[in-house]
Amino acid sequence: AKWPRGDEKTWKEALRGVTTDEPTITKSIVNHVQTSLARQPHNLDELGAYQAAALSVRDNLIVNWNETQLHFTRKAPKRAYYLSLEFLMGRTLDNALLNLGLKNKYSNSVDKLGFNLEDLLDKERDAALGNGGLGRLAACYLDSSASQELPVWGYGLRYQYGIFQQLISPDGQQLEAPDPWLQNQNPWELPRLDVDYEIRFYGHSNRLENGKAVWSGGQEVLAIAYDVMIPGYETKNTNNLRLWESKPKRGFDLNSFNAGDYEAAVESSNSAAAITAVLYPNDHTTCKLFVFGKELRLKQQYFWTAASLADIVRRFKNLDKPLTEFPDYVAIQLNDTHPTLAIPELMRILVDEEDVPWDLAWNITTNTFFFTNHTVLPEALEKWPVPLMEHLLPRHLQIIYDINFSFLQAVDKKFPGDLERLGRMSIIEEGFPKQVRMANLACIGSRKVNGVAELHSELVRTTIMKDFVDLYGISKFANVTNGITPRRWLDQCNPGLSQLITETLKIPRSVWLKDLYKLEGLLAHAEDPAFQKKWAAVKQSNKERLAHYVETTLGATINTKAMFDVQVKRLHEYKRQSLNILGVIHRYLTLKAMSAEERKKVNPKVIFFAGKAAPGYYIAKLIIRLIVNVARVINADADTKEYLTMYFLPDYSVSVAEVLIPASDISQHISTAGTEASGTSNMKFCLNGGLLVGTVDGANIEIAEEVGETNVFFFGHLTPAVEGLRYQHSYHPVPVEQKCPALAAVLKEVSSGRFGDAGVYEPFLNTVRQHDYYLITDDFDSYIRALSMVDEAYQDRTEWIKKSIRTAAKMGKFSSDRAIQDYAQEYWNIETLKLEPNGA
Ligand code: B1N
Repeated sequence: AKWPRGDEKTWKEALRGVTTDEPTITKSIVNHVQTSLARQPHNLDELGAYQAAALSVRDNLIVNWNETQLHFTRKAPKRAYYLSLEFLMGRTLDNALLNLGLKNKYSNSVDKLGFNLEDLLDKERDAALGNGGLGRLAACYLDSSASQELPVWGYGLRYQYGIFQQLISPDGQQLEAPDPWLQNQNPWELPRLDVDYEIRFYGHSNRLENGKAVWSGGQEVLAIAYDVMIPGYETKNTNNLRLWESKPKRGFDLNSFNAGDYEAAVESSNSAAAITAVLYPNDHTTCKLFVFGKELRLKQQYFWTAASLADIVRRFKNLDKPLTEFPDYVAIQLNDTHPTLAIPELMRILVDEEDVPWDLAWNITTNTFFFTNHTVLPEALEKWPVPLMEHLLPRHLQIIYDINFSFLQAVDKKFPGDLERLGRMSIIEEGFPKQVRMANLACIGSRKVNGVAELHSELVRTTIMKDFVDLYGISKFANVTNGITPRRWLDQCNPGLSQLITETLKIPRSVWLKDLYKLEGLLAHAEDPAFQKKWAAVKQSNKERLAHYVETTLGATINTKAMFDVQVKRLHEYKRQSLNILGVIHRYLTLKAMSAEERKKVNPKVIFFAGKAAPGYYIAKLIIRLIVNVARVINADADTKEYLTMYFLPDYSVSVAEVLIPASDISQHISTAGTEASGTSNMKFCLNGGLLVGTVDGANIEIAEEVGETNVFFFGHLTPAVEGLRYQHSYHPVPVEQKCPALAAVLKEVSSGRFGDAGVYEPFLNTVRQHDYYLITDDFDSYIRALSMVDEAYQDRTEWIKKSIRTAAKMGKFSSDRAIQDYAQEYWNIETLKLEPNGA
């Protein structure tokens, strides 16, 4: 092809590739210190040095990102788009250096400039645009998509404030503070002020002939694109995560301004900016309780899906293909029901704007979307009041009604006269007010529906989606078990273990990090005492690293010879941190009742908790308060503190997880059976050689299948028993004293005020004493027995280390690379498109 502009030689000599030699790296960092930051060596602090290093790495990412985008545009492959309201990315610099293969070189450069790379990495703020597992899963999937050279983009929102910062008051209460993560600028994004779309809210929809309508009036808001570069591991391919920011369409209202009412003039612009101001911190608990702010959440959902679809449709139209081929070039994955409005929005674009007949538009739509369900908890299923939808999105409500009309006709054809079935399956739930059931709409509008672990997918098929299985057949409902990226969750967070694995397997790190099944090669060394010793030494140094972190954050000194027992995840009743804390109290009471001699035989243990509670979730916050106050009492007890201490680490985050997870001997995943869809931290702990105590739930089951049941400590009732037990609690309640005396004794101590605050905990204790929806009283004894087996197993340290090795060795299945391959082949039908190192 002809060189497009100017002198080819001049251009080619001036265009840069990725900098890979140390002197150029050093120069580029110093250049950013001097010009981007306007600093000098004598006033450069660690934050400044981090920023300069980050800007220099960003330059490299942009080069690769730009070439990848150009290449993809030219080759025009089918692309997949991952729509997620949350991307819990954590920090970027270390990951970018790893994926670019430049960590050593940057480390050396930074060294010569008088800094230490590890310290600089620590200066980066987490990008915490997510609540927990669902958002972190999206981040792992981006890493795996780029690493496998798949044409996948993420679409999300650029919140000004991520998940709130958690503070713990002196009396143990969670306090929330804003997370102004963009304060020091964000080098990892590229503002694309030229990429913008107008998004409409409110107004009127006037129906025309053949199903079309005109939607006009109301409020118009601008969506501005910010692109986040997603480098693949050991490849030039660099994918894109496009985050939308809301902006007023006009700076301010000119009429009010001219009338001298400046406050009114800026009001509408404030309401536009509010859309992407803050991430909703309620994972699972829908906003049902939060009447205020509900409209804003629906606005977020529409703003983001409309901007993303406009962008996707525009990109498709650049290909100059007929719209009937849209599904041959576009697959859209709906991460939970949050982006379900994309379905009526695509219908609106096709029918109203592109003049596609309704039936054809529906055919295109249902061949484009795929829907992942992440929970079967009834309180988490999204429903939007019809009056709110009608007010905010009048055209979409019409479309939803039209979809529902033909859908119910189809149901009635297959099951004539079955009114109850029609009522259950309708997108509209009758009631006051009527509500739009987003899961029904997502299912009806998608090609395939999947759950996130085998058990969960089976529950989707047999409970919330049962009627839909009857209608569509089983093949529409499948499973993709979640995964985690081994780059971040082993190599980055546990360099010691990564190093040991590489030297033991005698294959390059880049090989096993891309094919995690290769870890099975460790099994051949499980019996080798020299290897066991090295394995244990890595764990020990990770425990010391965690102890150092706790010392600096909480000022506590920790016995690193003790067993480290960890439960870190969002605070929720179904996850049963309550079971853990009540178990700790039981252990404490048992220790207190022992003689000093007897105690000496006890396995010393340090228990770590961390996790945020939704700000309006009263019981979850009480559980945090109990944990903190129990910790205060037992950590101060001279009789027992050698054997039992406990810490609640505030403000759990991705980067805190990276320190905690590699240090754990055992971790707890103890949800009521059938409630945790998958869990992903369970995979992270096991990959780092931690063992697992848990219920027969979510991905725990598949982990046990892989590593062998002897290497997992299972306890508790199974899923099929849960319903019956709940029925008993309601209709034949047995007092705790009778049912579980050990637990009754614990509850009594809490009630009596032994851990302070007598009376404060009653509302929580009553959830256990009364309905006990999450089966604490049913599982307590079996839980305590499981913990004794953990203690017993830990006494034989060599056996324990072998279990640890065998566990990590069998984690291949849980790489997110495997999960993404599954989506790419079985769902999206997309193929690898590699950008060659020479840019071809
Ligand atoms: O998604 C994770 C799973 O591993 C977890 O088991 C599951 O609990 C989690 C509404 C959610 N399910 N539902 C949510 C988050 C935010 C929100 O506003 C629901 N998160 C999960 C990944 O599959």
